Amino acid sequence: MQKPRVLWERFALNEKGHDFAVGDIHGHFPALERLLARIGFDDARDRLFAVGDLIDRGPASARFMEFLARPWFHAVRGNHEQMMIESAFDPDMLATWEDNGGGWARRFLSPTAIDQQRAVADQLPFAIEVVTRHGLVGLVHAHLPLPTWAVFRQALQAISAAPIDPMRFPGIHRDTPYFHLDYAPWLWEVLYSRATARAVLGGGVFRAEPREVARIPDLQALVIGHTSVFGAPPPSAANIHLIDSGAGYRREGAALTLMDLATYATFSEPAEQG
Ligand SMILES: [Mn+2]
Repeated sequence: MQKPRVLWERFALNEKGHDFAVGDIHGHFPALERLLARIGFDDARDRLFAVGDLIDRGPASARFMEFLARPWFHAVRGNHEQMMIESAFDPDMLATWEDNGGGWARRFLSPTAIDQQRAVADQLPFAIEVVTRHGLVGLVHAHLPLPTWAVFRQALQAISAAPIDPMRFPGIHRDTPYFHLDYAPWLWEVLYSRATARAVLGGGVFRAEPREVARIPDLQALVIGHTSVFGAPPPSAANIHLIDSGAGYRREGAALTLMDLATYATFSEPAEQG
């Protein structure tokens, strides 16, 4: 039996500083540092919440370990962290991960070092909620698969509370210490689905054309990444904000975006290439 996992984390009101969210970093930690300097981020008081996909494609993926060790940096897991994790026991996933920017790991790191990274990534929750002065802000990587945040939170807590019995999942390697999405298939949607983003973008992914969309009723704001919108202010509709501006891609407008969770003002920095 595996130990219970924390799949959801709650952060109390930050009484003394500001809270920010950041889009998919994809190894662009130098761009993140430029953004933090620009906004005067105070690491003694402020907090930063990342929407996942910390690794792959950019120049400094391995630095995600250094950032996660900092007390002011928090992140949900993205599909790229999940690919790294599952590549430990699934050769097809190893190929998929390497095709999607994960090749840096085997080029630069020992198998032991990659496993250490997997262990750290496997601690990342699927959802974070942050209490702000204006209300509750929820963060997931890609999609909210259930109609309200409360139902989603309850579903995550139910999985956390019940130790996973590998006998129920014969398709999954029994000796792996890592969390596998097959333990609850709707978790796959949290990391990969573009349904929420499609609703915000009016059906056209990768274009910024916000339209009317239903609010998440029990959140002040839902902040997601995963679906990139290039060269435009990050699109929002109702109380849903897409903050991945494509730092992981080599193309015009690719940038890393930070959002102030009190005002929803955004700040973007071009992602340097290399
Ligand atoms: Mn993603």
